[in-house]
Amino acid sequence: MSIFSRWKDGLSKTSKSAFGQIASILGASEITNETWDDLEALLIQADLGIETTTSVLDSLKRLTRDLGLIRASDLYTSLKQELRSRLATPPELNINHKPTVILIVGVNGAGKTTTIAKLTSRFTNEGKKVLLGAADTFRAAAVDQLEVWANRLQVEIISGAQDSDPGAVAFNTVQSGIARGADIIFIDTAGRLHTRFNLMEELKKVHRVVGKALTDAPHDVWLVLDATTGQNALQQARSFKEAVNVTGVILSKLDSSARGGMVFAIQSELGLPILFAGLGEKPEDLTPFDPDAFIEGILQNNL
Ligand SMILES: Nc1nc2c(ncn2[C@@H]2O[C@H](COP(=O)(O)OP(=O)(O)O)[C@@H](O)[C@H]2O)c(=O)[nH]1
Ligand SMILES: [Mg+2]
Repeated sequence: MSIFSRWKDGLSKTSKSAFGQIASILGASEITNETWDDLEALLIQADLGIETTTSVLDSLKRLTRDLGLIRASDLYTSLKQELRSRLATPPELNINHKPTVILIVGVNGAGKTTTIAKLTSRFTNEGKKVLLGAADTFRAAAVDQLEVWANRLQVEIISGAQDSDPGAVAFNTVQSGIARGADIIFIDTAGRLHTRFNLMEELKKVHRVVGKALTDAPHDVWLVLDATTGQNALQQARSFKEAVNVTGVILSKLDSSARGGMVFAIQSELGLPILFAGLGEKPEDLTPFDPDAFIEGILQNNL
């Protein structure tokens, strides 16, 4: 399947949601106050967030005035351009340190472990030597899950016993990665801890300890956000951003979400680049975020 049709497929739920009704508002009729009200309601319903919705509407109103647009259908191309201009093209990945250490964070069930499997598959295919660290030691099942992936993808993994110190596992993984000549180290972390522990404090500790094993590590902290949670994910992202220096977002489960519009809120309110999107559960279902394909995908029912 081509990348383009994968995006279309993966975004079919989102495009059938509020986005799918945009065409019916932007018909042949004249632009009235009702057009603006309806468009505003739809964009908010589409999970764009208030901030992005307001700024898109302001821009469109200005254009309408400046260009003397009359028909609602004239707004369609401008809407597309306004949406596209609010999505950053993802930066080039910097994996030039040897090893490059990347901490994967996010709440329970967000898709961290699956995403690590997908990233591992992608980078081993590029000829990189990947090492995994199973630092989600609070659940035995979490370590098992990553071990199963490591076996299947034939990469090495460092794990600790259940309830062992996640910082120690992370430290050992980095040391071992240096000794084994790994190119990339992915460290899986916990998303929910026992009441005795504070998740964010524990993460900060893992972050610090990794820096002790290798100066300047972790080189990146990627936050996995579940696209089905919509605006809720923004709140999570803020907490993680405050605790550890998040450098990019991976949006999982875009294929099962009708709330792909949250991408705009993530960019405008958090200023974090979206690096990859999960479009399924298999190792090959991770795609670099493509803003153009994304816009075409969410508006496909309007074409
Ligand atoms: N449809 C779909 N399911 C996903 C995706 N990413 C993860 N999942 C599923 O989400 C569930 C939780 O994933 P997991 O990696 O265990 O989350 P973790 O707790 O953050 O490590 C699993 O059933 C995954 O198969 C995705 O991109 N698309
Ligand atoms: Mg996990």
